[in-house]
Amino acid sequence: MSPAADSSPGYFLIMTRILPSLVAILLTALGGPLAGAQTLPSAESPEDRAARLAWWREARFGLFIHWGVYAVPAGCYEGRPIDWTAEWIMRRAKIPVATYQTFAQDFTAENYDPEAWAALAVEAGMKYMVVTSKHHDGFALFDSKASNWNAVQSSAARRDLIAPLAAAARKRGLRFGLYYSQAQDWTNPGGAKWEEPDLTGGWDESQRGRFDDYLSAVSLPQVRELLTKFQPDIFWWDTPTLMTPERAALFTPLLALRPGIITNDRLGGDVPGDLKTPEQHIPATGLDYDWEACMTMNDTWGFNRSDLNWKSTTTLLRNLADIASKGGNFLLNVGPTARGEIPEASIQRLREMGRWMKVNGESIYGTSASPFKKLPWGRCTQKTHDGVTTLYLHVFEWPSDGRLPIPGLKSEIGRATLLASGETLQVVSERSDVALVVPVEAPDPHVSVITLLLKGPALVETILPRPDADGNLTLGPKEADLHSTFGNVVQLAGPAHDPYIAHPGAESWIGWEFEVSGAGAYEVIAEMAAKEAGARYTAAWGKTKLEAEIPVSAGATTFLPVSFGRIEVASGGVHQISFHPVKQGWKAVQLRRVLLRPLP
Ligand code: FHN
Repeated sequence: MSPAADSSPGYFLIMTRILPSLVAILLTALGGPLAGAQTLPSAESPEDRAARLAWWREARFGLFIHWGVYAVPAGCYEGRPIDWTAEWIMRRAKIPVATYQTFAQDFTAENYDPEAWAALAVEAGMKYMVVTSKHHDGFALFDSKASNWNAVQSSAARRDLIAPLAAAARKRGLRFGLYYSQAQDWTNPGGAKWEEPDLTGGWDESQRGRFDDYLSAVSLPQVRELLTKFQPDIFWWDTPTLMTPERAALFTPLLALRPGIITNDRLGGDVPGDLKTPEQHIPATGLDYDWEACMTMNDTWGFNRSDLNWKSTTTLLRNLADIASKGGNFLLNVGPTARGEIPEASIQRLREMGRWMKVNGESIYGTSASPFKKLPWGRCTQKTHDGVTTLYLHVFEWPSDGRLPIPGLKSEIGRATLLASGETLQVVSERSDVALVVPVEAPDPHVSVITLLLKGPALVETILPRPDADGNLTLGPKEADLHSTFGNVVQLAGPAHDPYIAHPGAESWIGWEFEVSGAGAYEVIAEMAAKEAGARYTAAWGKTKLEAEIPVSAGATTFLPVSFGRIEVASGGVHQISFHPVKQGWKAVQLRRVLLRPLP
């Protein structure tokens, strides 16, 4: 099972088609990778910032809700399924504004039960929620004076849908966040329309208008309304098309209306916000800033009635553990129907996650990133309390021989227990490492958690791959260093027991460190899969650069050996090799492993 994501065709579709486009669009809009720390308020001390973000850092798990008129067509227009995530249907099918607005008559919210939604989030073990107050179709779920394209005035729901959810969430101790599409608006005149040549023109005469007029007539007043009425704990901007620093500067002062608010990095105009927001992927390694991975449960954010490509509860829980082990939060999405029902498949998964969180929540909440670079069987989180460090081992692949090695751990272990039952586990030495004697059966079908109380801080030595008895060196995904800039996805994916690295492009790269005992020559062979012709990669070894074209293979998981040629190792010791795409646009490749074969 993949630690990071499903390897289904749907997932491949997101990785290869949807995600790259969204990412390319975002990057274009942002003018490059996002960087830096939060700016609000600008004079904030690190201590004040830590205090402001304390609840969010403790929370680790939140609910994302994409709800709007797009739930009426639910992925289908004029009898045809429309490619892309469902909330983009108006843009993708270029539905005329007047036609799209008629869908609102079926947006009844008749079964909407905000109390039940909030209760479900609590049951899942979530600590906050973020709901779309207005998505790119411009439809506001709240009572807005700035545009009558809202739930109260223009839909069959005839009421403010945000207010009762905010109340229900807060009643249960959940923090409440609002998503708001500040630039894109496909209905109100002048809102950004994405990749049209004339970004504010769109596909319907009624959409025409000046973007700055749109900002002052709709977007800025609505942000003010939202901040004033709901006092959100999080403001979640999205898709900053056309947002210059000057335009962003019109928004940032409004945030003072909600002291202590947390914002993400998508306002645009170089405003970094508090949180980075990797979307539909989990960064390969921990990051040195606050981040939140937002992901769908199937392949869509808004409700799509024919998208049944649900991730399993096991995958979702492993994603949660993976994210926590890298110091991030998980914002997991549901897309309710037009009648206000969260799909049964989502409810079921959230409940199952909640059952796991009830038992294992302490291994997630308030934890920090793993001290291990890699673990062969899963992930690790840690917490230090009153000077005592606890490691939480999240075991994805339970050992069949009753021994769980902890490679590289040099700290003395005070006590090892199964978190679920409290059963004490024996600690034994195995070569230069420690191992735990564990039951033969995994205690949990999804992720079993073991608690290690350490005597002193976590001391970990990284163990590098070495050649086998025949001199062959295998570099697999678990030992890889995956480097991705925002949006340039590099991640582990793949079916059970066969993880591989998905690497669709641009400036990201994959590298390995390894150790050899002496000088020698090797042939570099990478096992790769490519869907499109023309992807070229460089293998970099010190100053040596070897280039190869990746042949098209029969599918995302059909790997072909690609020889990059010969490298010479001058001496024993630690060496690095890395693989970089040659600038080529978005051409997805998968890399399963690299073999260094000794040559005479
Ligand atoms: O275009 C949106 C998309 O519909 C969805 O809301 C996601 C959630 O992060 N954000 C945008 C794409 O980055």
